[in-house]
Amino acid sequence: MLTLYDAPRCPYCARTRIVLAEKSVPYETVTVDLTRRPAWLLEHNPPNGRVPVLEEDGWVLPESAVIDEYLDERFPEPPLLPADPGERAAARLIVFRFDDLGKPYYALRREEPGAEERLAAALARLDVLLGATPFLTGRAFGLADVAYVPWLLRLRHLMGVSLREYPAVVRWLETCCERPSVAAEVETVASLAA
Ligand SMILES: N[C@@H](CCC(=O)N[C@@H](CS)C(=O)NCC(=O)O)C(=O)O
Repeated sequence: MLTLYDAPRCPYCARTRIVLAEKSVPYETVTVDLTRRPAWLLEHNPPNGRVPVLEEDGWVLPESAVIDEYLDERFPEPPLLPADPGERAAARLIVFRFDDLGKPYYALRREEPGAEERLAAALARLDVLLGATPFLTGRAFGLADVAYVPWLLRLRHLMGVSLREYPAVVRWLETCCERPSVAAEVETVASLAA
């Protein structure tokens, strides 16, 4: 049985929860209090004991993007990367460049000067991208979408950031939210806001 060391509020964990739901893989959850990380986690994912961590029979895998690719290979159905190698590479590139959005997101959380403008620029770039393709992964929903959706949900529902100026992002997010895997995350985010 797989075990996910998880925190509901963590968007990186949300990535892995979405992939596990897409694949209908049964797993156990160990909910981690982010303010008091268990020694096991610090030992297995040094130096910070970051979540998510996936564990199976003592084998331990950290890093959400790596975990998600592992799960996609280990449980191939439904596939979350395109079949074409070039399209797969393009999707991986978008995941690899997540910090283009992540850095301004966390800068805004820290209320750094100029963060709002940097985030707006990142969202505008995402909007251009999504104006040209239905999903970040390409023609179908997949790992690149999973890599970004949790932050967009938190921006909209927890941080009160309006996405009105980014119609392609809104259209994409609404389409993603129709999937049960993402709808479950909308509920998780709502419970964090309550
Ligand atoms: N690159 C990691 C980042 C994970 C991460 O930053 N998780 C946060 C919770 S949302 C955490 O555990 N942070 C603890 C820390 O940085 O000390 C991944 O993709 O899994």
